[in-house]
Amino acid sequence: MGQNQQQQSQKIITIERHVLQTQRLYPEATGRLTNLLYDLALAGKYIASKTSRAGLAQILGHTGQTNVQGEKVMKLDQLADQAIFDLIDHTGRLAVMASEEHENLIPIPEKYPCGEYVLLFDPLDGSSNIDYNVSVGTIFAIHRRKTSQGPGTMADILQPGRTMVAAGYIVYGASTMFVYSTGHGVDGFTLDPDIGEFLLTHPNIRIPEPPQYYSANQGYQSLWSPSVVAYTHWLQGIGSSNHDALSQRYVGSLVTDFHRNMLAGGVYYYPADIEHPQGKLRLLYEAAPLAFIAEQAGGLASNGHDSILDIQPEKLHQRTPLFIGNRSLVTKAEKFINN
Ligand code: AHM
Ligand code: MG
Repeated sequence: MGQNQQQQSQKIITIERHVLQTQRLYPEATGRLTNLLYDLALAGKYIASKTSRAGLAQILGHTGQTNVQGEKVMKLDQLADQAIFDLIDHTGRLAVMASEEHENLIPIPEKYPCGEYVLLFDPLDGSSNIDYNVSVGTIFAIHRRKTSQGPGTMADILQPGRTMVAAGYIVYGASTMFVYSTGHGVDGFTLDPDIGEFLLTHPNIRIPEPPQYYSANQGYQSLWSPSVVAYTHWLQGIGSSNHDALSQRYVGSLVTDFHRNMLAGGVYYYPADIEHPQGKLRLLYEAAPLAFIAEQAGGLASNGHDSILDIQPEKLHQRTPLFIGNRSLVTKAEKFINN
């Protein structure tokens, strides 16, 4: 093989190869986490294939049910939720799962062995956008189980983000991307639809400075606290700001808004407001996994007072205010809120 050919082939790094290479750095690794990440990548490919054909396959719209959050369940929510469960329930890698779409824990069926990990996921985040062909995403968090044997329990699920062993998300957008971290930086892969593989396109992602964007639903500004409004003015370059206005971008799919801000620099926030005193977003399936990614990319996530990763969850569907993105912008939010 000539040198040019060799250089070219070295550039093609599939997600499998990348996860394996990372695993080799840790002699104690058993490969089970690696396999769990493959399972999730496969689920991502499956969900991507369905979301991209949703209009044709008549799977847009609601199922007619509401979930535990009181939100309408979309057909694609259900499909994504079932796909993740079906692709992983029998592998012996998980002790228990939890999903934004289920009121209770999701046990591993008795006929299958229980493993050492715990998976929490939001199967299809941003579902209000599904019918309008706007990007949506899957978010996941992986912990090691706390209990030693048998079916996993609530104690295995209710762990602070700090103890996560891996987290990631899949964006179903103009292209499908799988972004994950096992605590050694953040890497992003783009699905090549011709070969059906995720290829490494964004190695070692770091949130750039200076930031460009802020993302929040300003339709609710009249419900926000004065400190969050003051912070927003600061982001807009008004008053005490010593910088130009940041541009606003808000899609309303957390994964998409977060992903853009991670690549371009920016902050996403969904604060507490009069109608949502705990904010809207779920700690376990949305805030904590993205907080893990943000910190690994040099950023920060906070509820306005504490790091999201330090919060000890008390219940499955706990909500939290969220400020996430460039460290400088998130600490500024904390200053406004705590003044
Ligand atoms: P979902 O998990 O039901 O889709 O809800 C979470 C979504 C986030 O993706 C998004 O950032 C937020 O809710 C949008 O909420 P709003 O429409 O109030 O701005
Ligand atoms: Mg969600």
